[in-house]
This record gives sequence, C-alpha cells and structure tokens, in this order.
Amino acid sequence: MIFISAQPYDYELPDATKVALIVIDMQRDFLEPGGFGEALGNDVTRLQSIVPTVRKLLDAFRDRHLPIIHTIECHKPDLSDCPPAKLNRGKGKLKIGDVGPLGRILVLGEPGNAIISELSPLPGETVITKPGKGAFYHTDLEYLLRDKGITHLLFAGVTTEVCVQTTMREANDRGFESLLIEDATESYFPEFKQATIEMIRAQGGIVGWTTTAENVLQGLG
Ligand code: TIU
Repeated sequence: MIFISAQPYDYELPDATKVALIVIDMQRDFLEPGGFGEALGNDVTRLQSIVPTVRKLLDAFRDRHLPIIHTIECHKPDLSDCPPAKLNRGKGKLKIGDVGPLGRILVLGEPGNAIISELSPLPGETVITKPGKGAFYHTDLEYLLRDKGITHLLFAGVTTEVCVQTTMREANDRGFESLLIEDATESYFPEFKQATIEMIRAQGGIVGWTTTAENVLQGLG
C-alpha cells in the first residue's frame, strides 16, 4: 500500500499499477495571450506559475513508467460538437471558432490548441480531446481507464474550478479515487481555487482528496 499525505486524511493507493496522472487542458488557449482564456476576459499569466510543478509531476510519472493522460478542450472545425449554450456564452470580442492571434479559438489542431511546449505529451502518453469541461463527457476516458485497471486518479491542470473540478466530480461519481494536487492546478481567480480545494475535501472528502506535489513524490517513493 502507498500512502500519500493528504486532506482530509491520507490517500491510499493499493499499488502503483492502479494510478494515472491526469493533466487537464495545459494548452496555449488558456495559458498564453491571444487564446480562449484571454478572450473570456482573463489575465492568463496567472496560470503559468504551476508549469514547473506540473513538469516535475510529469517527470516523476515518466521516470516510474506510470500512465499519463493529457486532456485538451477543443471542438471540431465545423463546431458541430459545440452547442449554442457554449458557443454563445460570454460577451467577449472573440468567440469559439473565431480567428484570433493563436488561430481559431478552441478548435482542434489550431496553434492555440496545442499543449504548451514545456509540457508536451511524449509518445505513448494518452491525449484526450474533449468538447466539454469534464473529461468524461463525450470521450473514451472511462473506457480507457477501466481497460487499464486504473482506479486512482491524480489531478493537475487548469482551471481548478472549471475543467479540473468538473472532471474530478465526474470521476468521483464513476468510483475513481480522486486526488487534486493543489500546487499543480491554478485558476484565473485565486478565491475560486481556494474555494474549490476546500469544497473537494469538505464533508470527509465528498469529491476526493487534496495534497501537494511534494507529498505525491514522497508517497510514490
Ligand atoms: N474559463 C475557464 O476557467 N476554464 C475553461 O473554460 N476551461 C478549462 O477550465 N479548461
């Protein structure tokens, strides 16, 4: 048994074959000026502080030959997978599918849709493209995890209260034991990040656990 010091209590991992690192949406759209995050009116530079920590976690999983799953929020070029409820939301100048400085906003294959170079997936790592905020919605993620016998998920990425929290809730409902790595996730709104951390681990871990990257590395040994 592997123990990772966490809140509200230790996170227990039966063995290392059961775990995957899920890195949510570390794509240029959210971390660099000119993408979707900025089009929504956010200061995207806030998110860059976690990049070294996410990289450290990627390196740790790579060194141990443990599975890594990256996700990308994106839509097909014809936007057939983007409902009006998502497309028409917001009052920014640029909407999903419009041409911006990083190409078409949130469209698969555009320059802005790439994962930032520091965290680029390596061959053999899974990349899930997802049209929703949650990574289980309209994707093969659940099938893929069950096929590999993975029961425990460690979460990093952006943004804490939107795609990370949504995916953690989806995972928790599906029975995956979910751990959020606090210093490997970030939000455009610090108060939303803090509230998300607290609501995940409240009520005896109603959605899962939270911890730090250092605790993960210590626990994995
Ligand atoms: N707007 C915002 O905070 N996030 C998103 O739209 N997507 C993700 O969180 N990836």
